[in-house]
Amino acid sequence: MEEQAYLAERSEQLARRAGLTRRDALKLGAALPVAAGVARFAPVGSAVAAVRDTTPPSPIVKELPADWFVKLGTNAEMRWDSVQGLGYTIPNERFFVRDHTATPTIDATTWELKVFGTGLSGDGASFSYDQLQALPSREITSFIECAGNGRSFFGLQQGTPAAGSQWGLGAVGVARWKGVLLSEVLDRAGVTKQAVDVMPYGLDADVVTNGVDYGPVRRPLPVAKALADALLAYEMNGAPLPPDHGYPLRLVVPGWVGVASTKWIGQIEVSAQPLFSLWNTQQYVMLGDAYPDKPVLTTQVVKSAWELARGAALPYRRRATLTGRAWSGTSGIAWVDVSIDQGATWTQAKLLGRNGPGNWVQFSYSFPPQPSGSYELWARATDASGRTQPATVPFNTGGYLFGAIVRHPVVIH
Ligand SMILES: Nc1nc2c(c(=O)[nH]1)N[C@H]1C(S)=C(S)[C@@H](COP(=O)(O)O)O[C@H]1N2
Ligand SMILES: [Mo]
Repeated sequence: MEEQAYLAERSEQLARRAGLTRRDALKLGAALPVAAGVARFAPVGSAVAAVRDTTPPSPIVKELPADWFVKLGTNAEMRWDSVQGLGYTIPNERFFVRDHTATPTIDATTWELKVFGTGLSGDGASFSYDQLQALPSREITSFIECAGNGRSFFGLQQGTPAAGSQWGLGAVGVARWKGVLLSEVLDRAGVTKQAVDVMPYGLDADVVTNGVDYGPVRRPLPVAKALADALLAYEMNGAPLPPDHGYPLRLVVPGWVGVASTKWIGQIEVSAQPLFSLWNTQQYVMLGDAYPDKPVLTTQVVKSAWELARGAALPYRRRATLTGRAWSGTSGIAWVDVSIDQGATWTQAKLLGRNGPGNWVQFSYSFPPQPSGSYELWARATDASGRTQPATVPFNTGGYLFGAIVRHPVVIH
């Protein structure tokens, strides 16, 4: 009761600050849950407050050497020209970081995962770090890719820039993740057939924009996807999750937009009613003339990238082996076509090794000897379900899912 009163008050506070009625705030996803019976465990209780660091010294904890990363506000993009020669997975120290606010410091010994909500048969459950590690474990290899990866190309290639981090193509990385299936934890917490949405809450600081406090990063996941293959990961590439990547526990939602893969999870709400937050109402929704139905983002589209800097120099009149990676949220990559004459002719790249849905495949292309000049390298990936990279994509105001062929400039002197 006490928690519910707190939540209701806080929600109204948020709404007042934003000059909205509480109803409006709920509609906009500004408010914390206030529906009766939701707060069986205190979503903003003392145990959570104890591990929550709202004043971190810098947004990202790890080193960000300039030859590996491009800094973009509170985020760090992986440089594709630093990837050449790496294996299938991206090492933890080189993996891109996307923080809505900042990486928090969390003490796993006092941390707990709480599961609560109207979609459970009982009062919920909680798990310590050790208890989670004692549950049956699972290891998966999957990419995490920001929905805004490639956003800068809306401006660079289509003349319609979209606001937000101006990512090139480096807001993506594949890692090996070990943890517990979300379904395993939800089963133990008593998930019912009535459950529709599962919403993990981050323990990072609240997102505050223009004086409106939207609460912690949290995005509802349909129960079907939650039970299908979502993983609560505590390890990344064989090591405990690094702080920037969600220590002590994060979700990995294979094939889906990165925002679904909540980091620093403290609580999971399982609801018998649809849930809303900023991250499935105003953000991570396709908005614009081409999207009258305003679809909420789920699966990632087909993309490809060269392991080269933009404007890289290639050898004069000599053959060069160029490498890249292609990926899709839906299925493996079937082939990658390459053009160096702006789409007049195409040659297939060679696919190398591992390939599958929610993963990437490495490819190589033998660039034929050319005279000096400026060229554009085009890679066009097609996945096993027949999705292919188009020449252009319709604009959306969030600049999400830029899946068009990227025209990669190179020079030969
Ligand atoms: N709690 C929390 N989870 C989060 C975020 C965040 O800011 N806070 N960012 C999301 C977004 S938008 C992306 S793209 C991925 C990035 O994961 P990474 O930083 O490990 O690469 O984490 C997601 N999970
Ligand atoms: Mo993201």
